[in-house]
Amino acid sequence: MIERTLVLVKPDGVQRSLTGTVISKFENAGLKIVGMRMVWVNKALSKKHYSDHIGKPFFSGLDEFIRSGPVIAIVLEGVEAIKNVRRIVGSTAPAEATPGTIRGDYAHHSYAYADRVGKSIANIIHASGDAKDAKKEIALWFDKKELHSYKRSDEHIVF
Ligand code: DAT
Ligand code: MG
Repeated sequence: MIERTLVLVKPDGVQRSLTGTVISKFENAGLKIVGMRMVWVNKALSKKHYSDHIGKPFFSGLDEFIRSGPVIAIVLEGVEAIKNVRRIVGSTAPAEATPGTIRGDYAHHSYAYADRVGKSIANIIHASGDAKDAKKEIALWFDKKELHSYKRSDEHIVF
């Protein structure tokens, strides 16, 4: 099934100039960019985006981190895009992420380290967790008119 999913290059990814690398990974896998914008997240958007995490011990660090610099928000479209994008992103803690994934290749710290230095996990990227989240997050970050339908030139091969 063709799906759409939301990806954010988080402040650490933007500040480390990994935006192009991240986008290339998805483009090379055959996923299509159907929406993109740069946003400096405010408290209201952070709370809506991370509403499921409000009340958890790591929420305040996460909220501070996502508002620490601009992010690049992207909507990707592809075959089972939600699951496939998560596979390319890798496990939440970079120390547990498989090499070859974005988090496994471009970061390496653990939950324990983040706790010890009193910082949020800086794991480069966000990707919607499931279909319900993808629907909610795409609507939160993009107007309908900011999402575009077009064909990749290789769509007959990759889709
Ligand atoms: P993911 O981003 O892989 O979907 P999540 O939705 O469980 O992970 O959590 C959102 C973000 O919150 C995650 O990217 C990093 C941070 N986070 C999650 N669990 C954490 C924990 N136990 N300690 C510190 N930060 C955590
Ligand atoms: Mg999540």
